[in-house]
Amino acid sequence: MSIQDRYRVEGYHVERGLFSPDEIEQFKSHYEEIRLQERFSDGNVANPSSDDPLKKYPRQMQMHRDDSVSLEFLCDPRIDRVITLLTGISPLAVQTMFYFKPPTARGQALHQDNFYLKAAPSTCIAAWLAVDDCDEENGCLMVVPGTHELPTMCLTKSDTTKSFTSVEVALPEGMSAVPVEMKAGDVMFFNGQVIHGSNPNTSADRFRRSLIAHYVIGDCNAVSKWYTPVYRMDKTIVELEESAGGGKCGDWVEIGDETRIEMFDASDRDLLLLTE
Ligand SMILES: O=C(O)CCC(=O)C(=O)O
Repeated sequence: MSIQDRYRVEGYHVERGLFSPDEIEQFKSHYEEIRLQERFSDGNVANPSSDDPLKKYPRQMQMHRDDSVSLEFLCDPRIDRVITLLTGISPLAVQTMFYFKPPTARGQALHQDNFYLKAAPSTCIAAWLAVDDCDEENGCLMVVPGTHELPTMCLTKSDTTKSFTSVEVALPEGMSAVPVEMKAGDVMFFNGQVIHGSNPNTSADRFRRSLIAHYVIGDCNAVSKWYTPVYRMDKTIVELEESAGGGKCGDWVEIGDETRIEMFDASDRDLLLLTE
């Protein structure tokens, strides 16, 4: 099966060895410097005396807006080439993030990226670069293959002893997330509807760092406001419309032996959870 056919069936694709060992070493030292500068830390600034490893090593967000290494990664021609192959069109770049995920850190409950990006009329796509080798022990990415055809799903509360986010997409019986083992330098590309997340890092001493970029698929004309400015892959800026909040979300409904999806008013469901 070609990689395009597999992506069409499963909604994701892992491109092995897209970044070299030297580049990975440079990213490790660069993002350690960035962490110590505390310019892009998510939420509270790094707190070296906290018991929560995620407070010592907070996720870094939107670094490309003031860091050339991150902007170069976001607009890397290798990423453009793979996404163009998978989707048939060059993407528009909107987000960078760096996760340290130190030993014992919580993971991130199952979710769909387009719940947040609201790229329309199609969806978004992620490029998730493994900066360390990752597997189930250190909390590799988990995906639910084939969920790329789903609408944006409603959210329920997650188990916050395992996840640093408080909401998740629940799965019906018979559907489960599979671990995706990756080596440092591999990049996983996944469509914004794909349900994915990660479990805690249960290793004693292995970080699970990742450098993540998000794009809207090139046919989109709208995205949520937080993701502007939007860049073309040549780093010029393009104006998109601002996606409205709310809308509809899908939920699983049991009808006899069958599980179907019905659409509900999202403002009745998710937004209440998100404000908690
Ligand atoms: O790296 C992880 O553990 C989760 C990342 C993720 O879900 C995302 O980038 O949307």
